[in-house]
Amino acid sequence: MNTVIRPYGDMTGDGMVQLSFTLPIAHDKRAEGAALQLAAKMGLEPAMLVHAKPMGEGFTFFVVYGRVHHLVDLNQVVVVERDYPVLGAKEINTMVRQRLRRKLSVVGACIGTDAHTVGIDAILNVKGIAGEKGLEYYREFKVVNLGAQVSVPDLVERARAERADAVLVSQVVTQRDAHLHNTREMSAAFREAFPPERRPLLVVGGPRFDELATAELGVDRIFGRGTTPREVASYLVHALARPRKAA
Ligand code: B12
Repeated sequence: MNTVIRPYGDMTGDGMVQLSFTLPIAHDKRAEGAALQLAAKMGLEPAMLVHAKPMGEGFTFFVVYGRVHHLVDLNQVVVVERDYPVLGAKEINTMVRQRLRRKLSVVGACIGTDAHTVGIDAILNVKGIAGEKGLEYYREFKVVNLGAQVSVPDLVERARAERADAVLVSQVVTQRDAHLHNTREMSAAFREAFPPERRPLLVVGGPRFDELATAELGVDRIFGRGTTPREVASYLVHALARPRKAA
């Protein structure tokens, strides 16, 4: 199998990509020229402007389409591979009963100023997402969903009160790296508040996290776009059943 690939646009291997961005300039001919200059500097050669639309006063949104000459070597791609099986609800409940001999306690929240609760609700609430029910549906899980804009001290206190096995945090807003700052603050607070063997598993999720950044952010697992509740429930039973690495 060929492990070196290039983008596909109109024909295999033609290297064509589409890119969108906004420039802080009103829409006119010069703005369109500026967008093409940026595209050329980014290596799109030749580049075509396929869409330009004013975005409020003094801003224009662009879509450009052009050829890149870069190659991707699939042998050099590093990703987080799932190291546990995705199980059904019945198997998950059985594992909790057998391994913990009590309910698995989960506390979830959006922290900081983040009010995007749809993602954490999709994972925790019964209604779930993508045809899967959320963790509340699992008979052996006890779920507390604290909702939006929860402060880190409140989260730590509630996790302690609920004897949480796992704390699930959602971060969607990434402006000024808020998701990274908030996650680091959260993981530091849990490390300070709990001895290593009593600390809940720390799980964060959101569409713009790098799943490889667990060590850097001080969490046990990161889940990204398109995560489903069953993946999370399976991870939790898997992780709580094995001895914890000191992080
Ligand atoms: C709905 C929405 C809102 C709603 C939120 C309602 C609510 N109760 O959640 C409202 C209108 C309130 C809102 C407000 C704002 N929003 Co908004 N919003 C969105 C929107 C359109 C959809 C987000 C969403 O619901 N996705 C669907 C869910 C299911 O997907 P998800 O969050 O990715 O979750 C999945 C995974 O990521 C993962 N996951 C997520 N969390 C977790 C947690 C755990 C533990 C696990 C395991 C997995 C997991 O699993 C989920 C299911 O698969 C996005 C744009 C977009 N299309 O994504 C903008 C967006 C997120 N919003 C944005 C912005 C800027 C704002 C505001 C600042 C706007 C403003 N100027 O006021 C405010 C901020 C409010 C605040 N204080 O947070 C920006 C963020 C940009 C950035 N770089 O950060 C976006 C990207 C829009 C944009 N393109 O500019 N928003």
